[in-house]
Amino acid sequence: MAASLRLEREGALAVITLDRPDVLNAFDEALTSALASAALETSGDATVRAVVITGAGRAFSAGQDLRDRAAMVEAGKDLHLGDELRRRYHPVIQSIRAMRKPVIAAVNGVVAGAGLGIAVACDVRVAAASATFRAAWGRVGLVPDAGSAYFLPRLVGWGRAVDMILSGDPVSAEEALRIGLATRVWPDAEFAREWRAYAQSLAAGATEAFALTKEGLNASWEQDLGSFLEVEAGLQDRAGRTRDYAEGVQAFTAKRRATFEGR
Ligand code: T3D
Repeated sequence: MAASLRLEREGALAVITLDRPDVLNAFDEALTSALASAALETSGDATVRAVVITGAGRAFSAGQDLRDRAAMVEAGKDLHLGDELRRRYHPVIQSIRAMRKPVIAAVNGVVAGAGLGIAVACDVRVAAASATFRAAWGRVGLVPDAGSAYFLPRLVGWGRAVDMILSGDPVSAEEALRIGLATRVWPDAEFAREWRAYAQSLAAGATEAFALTKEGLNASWEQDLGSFLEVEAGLQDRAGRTRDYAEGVQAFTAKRRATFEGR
């Protein structure tokens, strides 16, 4: 892993920390590449049952490293940002969506641009009370990217998403909670403890059922009702044959808490 990213294990939980605090965890080549590798590694490791992405210091991430881009503009380089997105950001977004375990964005501070794209691609966003969400692209003359224009309207509704994107105005954690952009907000001093407890509870869950749940949720965006109900039936067929389901129903009848193995 690059020095700008930490991948740490806390039992069944993997914690990915974006770690360039001096530039608010802006994504340079090394950081996007390390994030893609960390996503692949955690995805392929069956002992990892939930993943958290968070940032070091006072930001989650301020998006693409604009100093790198300014240097390229000043050098008169021919920019092909579409290629940059395909090569550096899209694999990360695809990995998060395909990951067969919950991926949680623990938004510890400001999140902007492609950082917001990564946060909204995660399954869940939890935020520190001082966090702000900025759809900042318009302010530097770009369009929303890293999947943001796909996920953001689905999370907060079309009108609110367009307002965020066109105005670039910061959305507070409190407002994010109100509009569904974040689902849990904790005071800054308690944030690290609370997201860990929350993420650990997901890591102890019925991981295979969560994987099938993600498959279903992903499919629901693309399908008509009839086709989706068929997908749902297939997924529940598979869930019903897991060891965790057998444990879940036995625990229910025995009036005890289920202990899931994740398969
Ligand atoms: O290019 C491609 O591959 C396509 C992808 C593009 C997608 C994108 O993500 S475009 C970038 C979108 N992001 C932004 O436009 C956000 C830029 N940053 C800001 O607007 C502000 O920094 C914040 C609102 C996020 C925070 O403001 P503030 O006042 O709290 O902090 P600051 O003083 O602006 O930033 C602190 C330091 O981080 C500062 O460095 P310094 O002066 O202390 O040496 C600042 O330059 C640096 N920094 C912040 N954001 C970035 C950055 N450095 C490089 N790139 C950044 N995106």
